[in-house]
Amino acid sequence: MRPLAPGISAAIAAAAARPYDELRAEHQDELSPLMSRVSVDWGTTPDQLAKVPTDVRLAAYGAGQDDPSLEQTMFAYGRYLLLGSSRRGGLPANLQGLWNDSNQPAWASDYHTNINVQMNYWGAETTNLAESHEPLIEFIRQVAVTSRVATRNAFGAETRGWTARTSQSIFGGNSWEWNTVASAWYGQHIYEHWAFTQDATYLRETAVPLLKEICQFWEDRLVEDSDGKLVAPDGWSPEHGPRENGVMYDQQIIWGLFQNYIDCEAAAELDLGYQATVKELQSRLAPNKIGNWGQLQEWQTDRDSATDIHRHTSHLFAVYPGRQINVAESPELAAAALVSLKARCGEKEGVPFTEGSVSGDSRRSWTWPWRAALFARLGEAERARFMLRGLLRFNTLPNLFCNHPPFQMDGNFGITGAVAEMLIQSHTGTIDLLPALPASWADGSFTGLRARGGYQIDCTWKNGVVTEVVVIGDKSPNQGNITVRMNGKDYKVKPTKPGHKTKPFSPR
Ligand code: FUC
Repeated sequence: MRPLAPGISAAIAAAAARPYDELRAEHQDELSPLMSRVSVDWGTTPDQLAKVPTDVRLAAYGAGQDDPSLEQTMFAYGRYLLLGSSRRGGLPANLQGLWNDSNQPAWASDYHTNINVQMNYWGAETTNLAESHEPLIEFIRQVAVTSRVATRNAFGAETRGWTARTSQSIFGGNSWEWNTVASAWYGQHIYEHWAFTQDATYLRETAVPLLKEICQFWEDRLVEDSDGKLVAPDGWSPEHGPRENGVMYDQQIIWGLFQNYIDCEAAAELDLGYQATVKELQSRLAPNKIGNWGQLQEWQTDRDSATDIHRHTSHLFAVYPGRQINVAESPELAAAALVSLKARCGEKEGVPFTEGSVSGDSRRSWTWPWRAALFARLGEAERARFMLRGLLRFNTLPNLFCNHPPFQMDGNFGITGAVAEMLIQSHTGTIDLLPALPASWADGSFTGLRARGGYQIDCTWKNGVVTEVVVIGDKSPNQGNITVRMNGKDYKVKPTKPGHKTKPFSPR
């Protein structure tokens, strides 16, 4: 084994020289204020079960035993692990995070751009750890430097903007297949960080310029199909099917990139004049299509198989983490997305469905969280919970690390984001409370979850009905009333200003 760098050896020696209790207390003091920003509660596990070792508990849960505290621990653990592996000023979390124990780790413990690195950050904003998102944003700024060169080498010397391959490294390395929407998907994070924090300086100085450059890459690259619609050429739906024009993964992510840019330029009140160009490009993109078995098509050609249980759900990006398709504004496409998702999970008409029905390639560390979030966005609460159950039952190790296999952290971070998505959503401009609450979570509460627009929310419910909500507009430039959807109705709620006494709102 090679010797460690002197700085690392010295840090380890200094830590090893201190008593364990002291180190633990210091760690707790540092993390407690961040961990306690958020709590979730939908029941307590009886002591008798809560006391048994985690492997025994996981086995009992897998066999059908209710264990709400285990589910809540899994949610909190994702936040804890993100705090451990993505700190302000440091590197972002990669496939095995800080916990890689090998010089030949799976997939080189890299930054994988076709789901994994993005999923690592799905809980960052909603669960009130915006500062943990910053290492990813900084990483994107840094890899842009080498990726600009790699992009020009691969796509032509005149190419504006940049994109990346599937595998990236901290040294700016790009390897394996080109993932032509990699930078556009990164753009989703650039946008979301602003949407949640409303940081105007970040918006003007970081978000708008980065997004604009990525839009320019697509302005130059999109081509017209035979109907005059714009398609991304030579794309690949990860890691599935042929390379061809207009795969829906590309189309949807580019649509999202354009929307994110449009929203950011408008909010930044910068007179860049590029918004009109982007709006025009967005309006000409080849749209989503519904295929012959009612599914949302993965490709322009209607070739999806109803028995395909491939792990990726790339053509459902528009539902989550994107926002192009939702139940209220595009119900036909949302219904088609549900048809595709059920099929991908192996669900058969008329056959009872649980996590146990999901098999083969659909059982991976990260497939469950993505599908949990997708079902949550589609209002399918019980199926979303089956996905949480499936992760714990089939792809979680005794120390609660998620298992691809081998162990891979995306599932841990992703499930935290997916559970938040079951409790609160804000991607349509309305704050939607308990959009996907399963029957077994009928009584409960959460505190400190966040919504786009700069709001922090606490919520209490009984028998599945919201009884009390607190909305704090601590980062919101808009101090006026906002719309909160709960118990099937829209309410106007006045956010409490920071520093003022919070007044809970009770919907009647
Ligand atoms: C993507 C996935 C694999 C794995 C790898 C690290 O390529 O398709 O399942 O998670 O990333």
